[in-house]
Amino acid sequence: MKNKFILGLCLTAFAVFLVACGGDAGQAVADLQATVSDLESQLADAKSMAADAEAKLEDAMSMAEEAGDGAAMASADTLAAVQDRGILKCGVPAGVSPGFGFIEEDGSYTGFDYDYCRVIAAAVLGDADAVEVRPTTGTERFPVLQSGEIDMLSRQTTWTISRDTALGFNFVATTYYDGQGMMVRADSGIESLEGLDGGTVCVAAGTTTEKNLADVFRQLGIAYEAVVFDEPDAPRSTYDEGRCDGWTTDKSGLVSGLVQMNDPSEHVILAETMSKEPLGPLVRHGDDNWFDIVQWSTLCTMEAEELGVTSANVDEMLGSDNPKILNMLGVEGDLGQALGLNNDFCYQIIKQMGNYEEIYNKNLGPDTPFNLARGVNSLWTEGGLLYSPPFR
Ligand SMILES: N[C@@H](CCC(=O)N[C@@H](CS)C(=O)NCC(=O)O)C(=O)O
Repeated sequence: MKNKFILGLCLTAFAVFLVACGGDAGQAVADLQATVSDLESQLADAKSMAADAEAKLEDAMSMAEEAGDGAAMASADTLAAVQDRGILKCGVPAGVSPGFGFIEEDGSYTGFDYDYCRVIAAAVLGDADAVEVRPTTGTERFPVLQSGEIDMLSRQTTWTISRDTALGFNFVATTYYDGQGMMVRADSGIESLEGLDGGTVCVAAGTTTEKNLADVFRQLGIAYEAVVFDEPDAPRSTYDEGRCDGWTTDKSGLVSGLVQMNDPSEHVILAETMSKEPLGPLVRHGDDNWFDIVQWSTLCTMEAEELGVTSANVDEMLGSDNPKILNMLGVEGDLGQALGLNNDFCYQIIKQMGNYEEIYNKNLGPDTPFNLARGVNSLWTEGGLLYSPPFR
């Protein structure tokens, strides 16, 4: 305001000067008025810029608040919670999938997915047995992880974008590359998915399986009725009772289910693969260090296989002349420390659980009823997809 007044005075003085000097006073005043209105419009622009800046500042402050909330979440210390408790709470399959997640007659739990819980317990607590299993159905597995009831989930769970984003999870790695298949009766004469036209298909609720079935059959123009169950063993047992023409799930699940059929020889798995199902362990968003721990512990089993380190030779390998092995096992460097673990975390995993091949063979290999060929689940050096980034 004061500046405007001074400016006005100066301009008036300037106008008087012009008149006194005999210039064209009318023109000079008009020019000055134009200058004043120009300045006024510049002032208005400046005011609106200031208002804009203020609004942006408010936005920035509310973003900072949200970031603060995020930081609070990120500081959730799952490692400390697991260490304080001395036990890892791990979500596993419901327990009806021999080879992947099974409750044995004596009540003990076995399976490939469960063994990846044990891998993490060996790394974090130095004791593969320090696991409390939480069997989960297809629909309850996600709320159980979201709510914090478990520290991680290792349960035939497919890595998808919506689970990784909207549901708020991080998948650490793929431990088993799978695809969806279909089982039918051998005497049904059905040789491909088209043969199920007009038929019924048993399927588990809350799975990628349910959605893939709808997508694939719609695309192929196959009319069918889905019979959906929440109870984990119901799709298989209902199909086995002859109440569905087909049973669909991940092919690993079909192979696992086959041995539980009243007469396995009565069933065939169709050759078609209906989807990609990369299965692996996952954790909640918001704790990057815990994510790193579960990820690198899982990868340790693959890297050890690649480097030829097994539960049988790991002690000998502590004296290896291969720097990669010495780093991985923590003889040299401090890779474990950067995770908040002991440097021997990967040694503990291999000593107690073995490398990927050992875990695979124990649960699914040639000496098991499943005899599942490694296929794409071989190391990248053997034409498969398993590839650990370096332990460097
Ligand atoms: N990979 C799929 C399906 C996983 C799934 O639920 N599998 C079924 C059939 S293999 C199951 O419940 N397994 C039995 C169990 O929990 O023990 C997904 O992530 O949605």
